[in-house]
Amino acid sequence: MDTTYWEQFLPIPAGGHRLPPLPYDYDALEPIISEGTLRIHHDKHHLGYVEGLNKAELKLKEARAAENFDLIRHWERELAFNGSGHILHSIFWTLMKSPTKIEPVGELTAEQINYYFGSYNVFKEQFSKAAITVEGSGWGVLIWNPAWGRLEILAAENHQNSTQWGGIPILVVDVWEHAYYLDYQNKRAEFVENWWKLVNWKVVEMRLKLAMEGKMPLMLY
Ligand code: MN3
Repeated sequence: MDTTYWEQFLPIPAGGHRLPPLPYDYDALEPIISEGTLRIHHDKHHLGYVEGLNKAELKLKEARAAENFDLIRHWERELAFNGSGHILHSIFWTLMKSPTKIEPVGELTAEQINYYFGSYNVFKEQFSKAAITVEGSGWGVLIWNPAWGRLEILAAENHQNSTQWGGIPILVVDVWEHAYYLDYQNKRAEFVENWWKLVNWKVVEMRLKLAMEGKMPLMLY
């Protein structure tokens, strides 16, 4: 019998998440993101979310075993915050490349952007503004919404708030201060403007194609 697409993947057990390696060297994104920023961001901040997610899952497993859910509200919040942080960071790393490589916007991506946003320039402006104006910490996120059959731009607060259920992240930019403060201080707009030069449109195109086919790969970490 043929296995379905999903059956190729084993579920990640409670507490079994890992920090994914970067798909490039720590200095690959310079001068737009410095080696120092990338090391701290990936090795410390992202790791913190992985550890927080594992802890929440294991605490909930313990709670199930003990049939004691007194702390459920706390651990559910930790699960949402750290789980969303782990997912968004894991995607974020794969969506960037060295600024010396030129990667044109993919055909399907351009088509879907033009269809919904009118033009690439208007899309870029809305996405940038959404990211720059997030209050406090958050993300600019381009999603494919399978329920509506089109793209949408969201401005997520922290990692998990102000989003739409079922939306599949296609392109994301981290605008927490830890993502840019060493390199840009308080100039978030300058960081976002420069960040566009890092976008690996080939990966964006692949993600959008898989999402539109209902085949987005599971998180393997
Ligand atoms: Mn971050």
